Amino acid sequence: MKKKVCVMGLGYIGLPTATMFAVSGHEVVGVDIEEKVVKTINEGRIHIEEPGLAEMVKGAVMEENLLASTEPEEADVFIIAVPTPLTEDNGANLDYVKSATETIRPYLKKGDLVIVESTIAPRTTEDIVVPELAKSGLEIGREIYVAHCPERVLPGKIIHELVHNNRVIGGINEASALKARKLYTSFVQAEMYITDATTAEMVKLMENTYRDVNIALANELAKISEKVKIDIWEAIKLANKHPRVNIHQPGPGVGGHCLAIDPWFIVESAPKEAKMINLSRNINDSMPQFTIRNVKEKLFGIANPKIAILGITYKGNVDDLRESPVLEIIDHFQEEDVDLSIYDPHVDECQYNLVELEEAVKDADCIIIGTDHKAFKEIDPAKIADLMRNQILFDTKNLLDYDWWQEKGFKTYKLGDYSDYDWQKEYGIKEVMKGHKEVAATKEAASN
Ligand code: SAJ
Repeated sequence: MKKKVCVMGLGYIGLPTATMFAVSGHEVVGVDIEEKVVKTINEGRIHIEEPGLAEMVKGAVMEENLLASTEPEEADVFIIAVPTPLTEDNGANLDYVKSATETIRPYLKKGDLVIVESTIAPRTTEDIVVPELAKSGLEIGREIYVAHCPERVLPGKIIHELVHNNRVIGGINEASALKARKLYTSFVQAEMYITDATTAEMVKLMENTYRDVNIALANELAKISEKVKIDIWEAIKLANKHPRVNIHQPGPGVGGHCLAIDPWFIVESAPKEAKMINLSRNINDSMPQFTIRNVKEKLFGIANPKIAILGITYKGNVDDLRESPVLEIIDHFQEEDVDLSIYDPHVDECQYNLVELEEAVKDADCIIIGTDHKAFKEIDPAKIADLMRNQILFDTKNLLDYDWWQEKGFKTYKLGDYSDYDWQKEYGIKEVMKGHKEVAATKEAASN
């Protein structure tokens, strides 16, 4: 049955969700506080990169099933899909969820369903959302139905996963859960499991924590590979041939709005108990510095090196920079006055000066692959080798075809491959940094 659906927040989750409801025959109003976002969507365009989404939004807007606005409207269903960032002391900042709940309260009527899709700290639905909605005077659970149905889709594959992923539906009572499940049958073609709201909150956080802890293990093993001189990628591949082993991949750190954040919500709820979760977060957060140290080793003997960073998003094939570990690497080198150039084919605009590939590698001594964009596999090393001053490649993602790059004159290294590690090179770090300090001193003298 056709419903009027009001989606609060038109970001990476809200917009695809609003669009799915719109193309499934519902009348959807998407609400965002950013006027620019509202305008872009009403013109049938999108402000984020997500495969398949642009065409769907265009169609839904043209058919008048999707309208964006800065204000909510009366509706049968309200879906809250606003961000939940970290507070300064690594807690859950629930301000946007609270304010979205407050904003919809005057529009509620008997029989409405309110769904929170945002990732929230344990007990948020029961302790924060329900009391706020109760201020409407409507009886919660009987006149207003409430559920937490966390989104679990992977950026880059959102459209497919919205339809095909299982869902967890956490109702504050059975009636709420059943209503929410019925609504999602509009487009979900997978299982939908009913539970209570607090369990659903924890399930979502546990999924991302599992992945974060697993990646921390891979990252710790990458560090250990330095001591025992092995290629960790090869070792993980072989270990994963075991039927009950699935070690994730190491990298320059863990970014994005989910894995780098959600585990902290559990730590905040139980700081004394959540020891492994806390440690894993810290291990993953140490990886940008580990990458920096390794790159400096590879630059041994080159004074005032120029580094070209390829790929700065938090993962491959997306345009999202949130919590990207590559940003810490860039900031570090910039603070040290290292000559840096940055290229990312998925990012149009950001806080850094981005250049085209040829310009980025021109006179560079080292390329760092920061993100596993598919497009990088197509880069022909023969075309860029001559543009560079020294041909050094440091791949944090085990992405490229090293035989090809070596054939074209590159010295190739990847994070976690120490099969040819030379301990003497550690002393090189000081030499390299000496070069940077000289540059900094000259610049300062020139500006005085
Ligand atoms: N990463 C590694 N090694 C790996 C896998 C990932 O270092 O083996 C890094 C990535 O490079 C990236 C970060 O982890 O920086 C997170 O990437 P991701 O692809 O693991 O996850 P997200 O953040 O894009 O999406 C996750 C997904 N959660 C799970 O797979 C359990 C997604 O299903 C959730 O919906 C999403 O979080 C979310 O919104 O919570």
